[in-house]
Amino acid sequence: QFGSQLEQLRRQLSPSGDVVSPKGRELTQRVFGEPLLPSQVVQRICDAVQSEGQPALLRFSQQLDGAELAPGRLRLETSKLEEAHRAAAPEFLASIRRIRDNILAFQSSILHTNVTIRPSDGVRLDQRYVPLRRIGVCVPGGAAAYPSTVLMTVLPAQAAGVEQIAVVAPPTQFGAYNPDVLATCYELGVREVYPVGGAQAVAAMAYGVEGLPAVDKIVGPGNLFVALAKKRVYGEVDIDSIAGPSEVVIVADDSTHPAYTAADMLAQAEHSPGASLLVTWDPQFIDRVQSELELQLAQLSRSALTHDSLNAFGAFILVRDADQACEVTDLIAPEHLHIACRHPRKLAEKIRNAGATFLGPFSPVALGDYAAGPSHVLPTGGTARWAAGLSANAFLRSSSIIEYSQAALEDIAGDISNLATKEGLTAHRRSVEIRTHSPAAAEH
Ligand code: HSO
Ligand code: ZN
Repeated sequence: QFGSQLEQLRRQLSPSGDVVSPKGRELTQRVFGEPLLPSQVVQRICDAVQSEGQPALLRFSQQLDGAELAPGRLRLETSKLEEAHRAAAPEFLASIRRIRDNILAFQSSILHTNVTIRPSDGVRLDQRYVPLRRIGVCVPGGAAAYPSTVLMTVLPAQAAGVEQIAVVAPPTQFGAYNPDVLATCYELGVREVYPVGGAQAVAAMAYGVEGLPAVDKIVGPGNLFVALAKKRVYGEVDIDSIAGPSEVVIVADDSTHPAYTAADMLAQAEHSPGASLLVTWDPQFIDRVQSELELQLAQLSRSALTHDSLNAFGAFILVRDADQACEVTDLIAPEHLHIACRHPRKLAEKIRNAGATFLGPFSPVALGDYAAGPSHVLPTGGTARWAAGLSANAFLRSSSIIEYSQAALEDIAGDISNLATKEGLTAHRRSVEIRTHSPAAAEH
């Protein structure tokens, strides 16, 4: 029964885009001359940017974001980034540098390394990893500024050896005009920042427009339009994932302070929308967390938003025991899993599906959001069943290398012939046999 309730909730939350809000109806009527679904809007935008290039990008930025961008000079001037960096508080930059070191230390130590095997005489096989040449990063800028997202996307790419990184952020005070976002970009050596957002920014990076060359992969979170656009351009370029609302499952018991658990639930709800699910086998713990939630909620700056988000997407799930907590967690496959009960690592071993796991009372999700080293760009909406969080390895492409000697080819030639014959591909068979049975082969 829990499974089907969960399915229903997921369907409500998934970025499918098949709803039109009154505001959306009015806006699409004005811009496109008819009311459209978000998925139709994204299709129109992507097609127009692909066929018209920069003029379409500027037009949508004007119509949808109210931004008057000058044709010809899409990219923010480096002096703007430098200025923001110069004006930034030294403590802010010091934090950015310490966090950068943490992220680079983790990301560079998990990098795939080249593999060579020599399974038999005359046979050499390699798996070689090559960084992508050019990538694009979406930095959100709707309701809040996210310099942390710059760190959590750009640094894994740099650890992998990506040479060119373009950052797009909406033309807002929380996006491309945010001094903290700009200072962070500058500190990391990013010089390509474009004040464009939404589906038009994703399309521009996928297809390339004048003043913004196409990238090979687009990563980073965004609103529904960014998510739908990434889905649409996949295949033309690679993407990381389709990000939905942020979520946490907290498995806890009275070995942690209920005030900590309440604080963690509120931190997630603050994303608004953000889902906080507490899974426990201790009903008294739920009561204590409940009272703490009420106490702490009153003290928060984003109190109303957080309250609404908690009401809509927060839940206490009472389970029989630790084993059932693991089963429920696996069904949910949460973006973040915080295990704050006795022997947390033991439980973690029993859980298969989670984007990132946080162990013990002193490892809050905020640690991973901001500072520890793994990226905070993680699979949401149950996709942790099959998807991984962003990491340096997402910016590497592997390619294989095969080298055989003539003797080694002779050894396997019969097997190739058998299969090629089954497939009716006689030219394939011949391309091997000419090297092994022919007079030409004998000369070599
Ligand atoms: N929890 C978000 C990341 C974030 N939190 C950024 C604060 N700033 C998704 O993992
Ligand atoms: Zn967060």
